[in-house]
Amino acid sequence: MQTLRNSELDAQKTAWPQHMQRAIQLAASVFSAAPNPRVGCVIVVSNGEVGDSVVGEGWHKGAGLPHAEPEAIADAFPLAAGSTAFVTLEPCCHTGRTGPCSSALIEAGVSRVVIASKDPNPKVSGGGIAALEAAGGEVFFLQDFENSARRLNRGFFSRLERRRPFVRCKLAMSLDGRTALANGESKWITGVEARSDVQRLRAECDAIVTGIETVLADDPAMTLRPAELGLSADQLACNEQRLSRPSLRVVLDSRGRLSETAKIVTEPGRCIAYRLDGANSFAEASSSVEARLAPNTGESPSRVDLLSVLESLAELDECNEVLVEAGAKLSGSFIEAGLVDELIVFIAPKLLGSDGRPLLGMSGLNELSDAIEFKVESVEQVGADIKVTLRPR
Ligand code: AOF
Ligand code: ZN
Repeated sequence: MQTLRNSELDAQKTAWPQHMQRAIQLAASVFSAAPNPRVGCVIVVSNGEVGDSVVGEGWHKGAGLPHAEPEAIADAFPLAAGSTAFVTLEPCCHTGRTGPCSSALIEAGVSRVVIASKDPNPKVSGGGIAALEAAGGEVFFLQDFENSARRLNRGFFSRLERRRPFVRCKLAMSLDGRTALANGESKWITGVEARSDVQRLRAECDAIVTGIETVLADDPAMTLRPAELGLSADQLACNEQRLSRPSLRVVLDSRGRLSETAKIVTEPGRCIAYRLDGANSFAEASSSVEARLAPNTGESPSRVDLLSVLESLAELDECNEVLVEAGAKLSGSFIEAGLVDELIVFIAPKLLGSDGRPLLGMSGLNELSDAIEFKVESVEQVGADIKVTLRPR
C-alpha cells in the first residue's frame, strides 16, 4: 500500500481528492449504519486526455444490506474493468452478513483501490488491503482524508478501539444558564426547530441514555419520531432501515425505582434498565425491560459506574454512539467522569432568573484551575435558538 498526501498527487491523480470527498459525502447520507460503519464508494474510469469519469457510486445503508463497494460496482456495471475505486474505509475481506468486498472489487476488474481509513475490525484490520494486493490490485491510502473518514465513523472507531461508544451529551438552557423554573416547570425551553434537531441526534445514535430522576420527573418517551425530522423523500428512502428501527432506550436506575407504566418502558422498541446489585426492580421479571446489573462507582456506592454501563452497551449491544439526554446530575456525572466526547448545548434566548435550576449539578469546583474546559467546534442558529457544539479539551 502506498500512502499519499494530497500535495504528492501527480497529474493523473489531481481529481483524487474530489472523488474521495464525494465518497465521504455518499457515506454521510445515512444517519447511522450501526453496528456497521458508514462507508461510501466511487468508481472512476480514466479516459486519458478526456479525464476521469465517474461510472458508479454506492454507499452502505445498514447492517445486513450490501456494503458500499458492491453497491457501486452494481451501479457501474459493466464499466468497472480497469477502474479505480475510492472507498472511505478499507474494503472488508471477511464473510459476515455479506461477502468480502475485496473479492468483489477484484472480480469486477477494479485495478486500483484508494482508501481513506483502515478498518479497525479485527476480522479485517489490514486483511482487506493484503487481499487486494495479493490479487494484483494497487492500494493507495489518501492520508489527508483520514480525519474526515474517522470522524464519519467516530462511534464505530470508538467501539472497536476504546471498547466504548462515542458519547454525545445534549443539554438545553436559557440565556442565563437555567433549565427550568425553581418549581421544576421546564417543558419546551427551546423551539420546534431545536426539537427537530434533537430528533436528528437521536437518529444518529444507537442508544439514548437517561436517568431515573428525569423519568420520574418528566416521563419522557425518548423515541425517534421520523415525521419530526423534516426529511425529503430521498432522505427518507435512504434512511429506511435506520428510521424503521426504534431507538434503544437506556435508564440508569441505581435503586430500581423505574415503574412499568413509564413511557420509556411502554413505547415500542427495547428498553434497558441498569441498577445496582441489591436493588429490587420490577424489571427483573418483566419482558418489557431488560434488567442489567452495574457495579457502583466505588467513590459513590449509591450510583452506577458510568464507564461500566458504556462498556456493556458497546459489548452487548454493539452501540457505536450513544446520546445522553439526562438531567443536571447525571449529565454532570458523565462530564465529571470525562466520558463526554461531544457536548451539544441549545441556548434559548430567554431569561429564567436566578431562582431557576442550573444546567449541571456539579459542585466542588473551588479553584479556577478546577474548571472543566471545552473547545467550541461550531455555533449555529437553529430556529430562534443557538446550538453550540463542543469537545472536551
Ligand atoms: C466494507 N464496506 O460498506 C462496510 C464495511 O456483517 P457485515 O457483512 O455487514 O460486515 C460488517 C463489517 O464490515 C463491519 O464491522 C466493518 O468491519 C465492515 N464494514 N466494509 O468493505 C462497507 N460497511
Ligand atoms: Zn465489505
